[in-house]
Amino acid sequence: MKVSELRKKTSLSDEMIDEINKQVAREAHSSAIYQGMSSWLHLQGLLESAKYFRKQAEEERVHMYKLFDYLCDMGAHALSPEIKNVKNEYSDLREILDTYLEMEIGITKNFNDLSDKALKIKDFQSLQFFGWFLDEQKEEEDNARRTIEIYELIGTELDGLFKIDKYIGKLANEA
Ligand code: OFO
Repeated sequence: MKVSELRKKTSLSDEMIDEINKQVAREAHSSAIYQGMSSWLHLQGLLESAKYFRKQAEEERVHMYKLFDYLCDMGAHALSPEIKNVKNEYSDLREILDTYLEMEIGITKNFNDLSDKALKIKDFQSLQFFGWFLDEQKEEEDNARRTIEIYELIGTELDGLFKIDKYIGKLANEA
């Protein structure tokens, strides 16, 4: 038996390998979108928010590699994802924050679905692994909601946008 064949002997089901590879692609996609948001915010002079989304982009890459390495460590073939449909233009900061919260809620749903699948096929190893992401998503959703609260509470009158930018920057340092 060739080494490459031996490494493919795994307790992970083909279905689960496929689902995790899809999640690898989703995390890479999130990273690319946050990167685009960061760049657009930089252009608007909202430098603190730009830094915040740059940090988010990096975090999503960490998530992507965590999933990727899990597949490799389990003897499966982790696939390097193709990234398409990355938005680079926005109308304002509020559109970005709304998109951010929707994306994080979507990612939480992905991990609930993955956990549900793992439970149904009695893949307890993967179920345990997904628990880390579900904990992480609690914090991610909370941060996303907080950015919108900051936006709403300060408002955009006078120098509001400048203050919102500062507070979102502070959130990045706390997270
Ligand atoms: Fe990886 O999706 Fe949020 O953090």
